[in-house]
This record gives sequence, structure tokens and C-alpha cells, in this order.
Amino acid sequence: MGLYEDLKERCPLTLSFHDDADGVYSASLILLTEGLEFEVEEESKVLKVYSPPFNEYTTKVAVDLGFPVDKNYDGIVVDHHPDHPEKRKYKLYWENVPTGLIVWKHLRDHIPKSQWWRVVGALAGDGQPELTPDEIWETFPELLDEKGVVYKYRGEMRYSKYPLYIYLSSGVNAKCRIGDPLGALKMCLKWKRPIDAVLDSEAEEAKELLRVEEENIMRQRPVAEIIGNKFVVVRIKTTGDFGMSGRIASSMSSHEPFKTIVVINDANGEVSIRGILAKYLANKLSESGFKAGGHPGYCGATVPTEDIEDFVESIRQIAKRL
Ligand SMILES: [Mn+2]
Repeated sequence: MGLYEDLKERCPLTLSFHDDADGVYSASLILLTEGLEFEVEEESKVLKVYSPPFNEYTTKVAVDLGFPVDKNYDGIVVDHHPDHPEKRKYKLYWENVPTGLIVWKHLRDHIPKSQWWRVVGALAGDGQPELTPDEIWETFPELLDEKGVVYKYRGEMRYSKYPLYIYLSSGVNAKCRIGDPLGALKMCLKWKRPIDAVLDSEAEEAKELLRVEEENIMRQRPVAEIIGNKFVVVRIKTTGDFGMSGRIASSMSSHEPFKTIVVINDANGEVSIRGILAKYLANKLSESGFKAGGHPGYCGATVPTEDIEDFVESIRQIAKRL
């Protein structure tokens, strides 16, 4: 039995996905798989497809969402995050590559070839477009074509340009970060070909919102606390429930490659951790009772806002012992 047979057996399906490009494209690939049926809400007729907090799914299928907190969960999980328990009741399809690629490897014979470019959206979203299978590049060579916009900067005419595959992930990611993962899924399902993702007005609007939000944050001059020469803890505050910490942690990390960057959003308790000790720190924080985890180098945590001071104090203690 493979993933396809497992899914078929449990139709009509309900589905949960991670609120990032890998999660959204993984969900879109499953939704476009031929021969599967999905449950709909009785009144609204909307598909039972959700984007719950990480680890917190209860649907029959979950993609890119880590292990389930519910020890009795017995659905189907496709994922590449670490720390799945050995003793489990659920079916796990796990590999060390982004989830969209795992989904495609198992379901390719049932996904229309015209939709295979979605795998590149998933891979680019997780920063590994180089894992794109040869036959996908060969089927969609336009993914490498560049498109951009002309703009004026300090009186000078310039233009931006990116290959098409970057647009696949950047628009979806932006919609997710402004807190609308279901809108992101809808938007990417509306795209029939990769070119449809380029400069989509809905995607551009979301990106613009994030740019403005980043400017707001930088105007506040966020405070950085350097702990034990190992960690840099930065406190930001977004105006709404925006996922900004990953973006800021990643760009700080490229300037401080030898330190581990922790960015905490005081507005919603969202934490991103990047760098050499990211997984170490997430493991220790998780042992201390915080919800933290992720891939080596790229971790995250969710902290109730009233516990943020305790969270930072834990980091200070962990640094002392190292
Ligand atoms: Mn992923």
C-alpha cells in the first residue's frame, strides 16, 4: 500500500496544511490529485481544509505540520520535520526533503502533468529549489524565465527581476505571513500555469503590506540582547497578527553567520530561531516546557505573550550552561 491507496481508503478526506509555501503547495497537489474526494462543510459547502497551528491537526490528512500533539491521532501525515515518535498510530510518509516533493513522488501518476510546477513552489518556499526533479525543469523551462518591474529609486531608474519560480513561493508566503493561509491556497489553486503567479495583484498587495510592516518595525528600532556571545535575542512588535519574525531572523542571520538569532514578536508570541545553535536551543527550550522545534538551523517557537519574559530568561540560563 502506498500514499495514494491510503488516501483513497479514507475518502472523503479532510486536510490540514502548514501556513507556508511548502504546506500550501503540498495541499494544492493533494487537492488536484485525481480520484480523491474531500468533505465539505454542510452549510457553506466549503471544503474541510484548514491551516491549524504547527503540530495541532486533527484532520484525516496533514501535510508539512510536524508530529501530532494528540498521541491518539491515527490519520495520514506527509512531512519532513524531525521528532516524529517511533510509537505512533498514524501513517507517516517522511523524507528529508520538502513535503511538496514527497507528495509528488508518491502521487505523480495521479496528478495532471500540467500541475507538476507546483512542486517547485514548495521547494523554493523551503529554500531548496535545487531539488527540483529534472523532468519538471524540462516540462516547464519557463520557470527559469525572468520577469520584473521597473521602478525609480532615489531618482534613478531601476528594475527588479526574478525567475518565475521565485514568484510561485513569494506570493504564497506573503499571503500566509499576513495571516491568510486559506487565501494563499485559493490564490495558488487559481493559477493554472506558472506565469499566472507573476505579479498577481493579490500577491503583490500582500507583499506590499509586509514591506510597510517591516518599515514600521525598523522605525521602532527593535532592541537586541546579545547573550553569552552565542545568541542574539531581538524583540519586535507587529501592528497585527503578522508572521514577520522569520523574515527578520533570516536577514539578520546572513549578517551574523556565527551567532544564533532569536526574533520574538511581542504582539503574538511568534518566535523564529536561525543559526548554528537553533536546533540545540529549540531542544532545550522544549525540555523546559516551551513549544519549540524545527529543522537544524531553522527553528521556531510559539510562546503565550505573558510568558515571553520567562522565555528570554530561559535562553539566558541555557547560554550559561553552554
Ligand atoms: Mn516544509
